[in-house]
Amino acid sequence: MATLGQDIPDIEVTLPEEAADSIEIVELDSGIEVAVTKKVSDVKVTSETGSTTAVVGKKVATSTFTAKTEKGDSSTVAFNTTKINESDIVVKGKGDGVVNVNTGRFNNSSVTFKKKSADSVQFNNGVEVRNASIDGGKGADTITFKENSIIKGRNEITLGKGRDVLELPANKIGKGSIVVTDLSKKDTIKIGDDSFSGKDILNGEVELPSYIEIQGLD
Ligand SMILES: [Ca+2]
Repeated sequence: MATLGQDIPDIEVTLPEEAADSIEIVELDSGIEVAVTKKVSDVKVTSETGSTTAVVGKKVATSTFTAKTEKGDSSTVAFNTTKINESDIVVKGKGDGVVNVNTGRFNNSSVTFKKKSADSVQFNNGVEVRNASIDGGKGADTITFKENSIIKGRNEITLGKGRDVLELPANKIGKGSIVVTDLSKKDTIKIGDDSFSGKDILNGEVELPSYIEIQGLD
């Protein structure tokens, strides 16, 4: 394995020796850019607390992105790549975590927030999300699929404890589904400009679009 970023305190990247020239790490005022110049697999990126990491460029597969975040801090991982495939993003620690997928495809991949904190995930307009698995964990989290995001396959959302907000597009593209595993009364689902409480949904008072499945609801 090759290790990159040893001279930059906030990040470490390991990847197969033969792929070492597929990634460049650039320190910017706004954070650290992990520039993927050729498609690459089996990368491990670890970001320290309070950091902003932008993964930019070509496809990344079978990789892990771990952001540490201590209480009072916020750590951000943003993806501006063509595709994230079969990869896992994990935010560890009691600080806030922000994961933004700004471009490309997010395929068979997961986002997991480990500790109690106010975390957010956002899939931008035009991003294709297929078979994603998202676990907000404890804390009041916000999970957003922006208008015109493309939803394919089965996307499983676990909100966890806390007053969570799931924002979904009124104008959804793609034939996929959103499956919410653990909606509770205090959660909110927004669809476009409309906002519905978990309580009303669980009481059967809301007719959600058919692409949204609430587990445990008849
Ligand atoms: Ca939560």
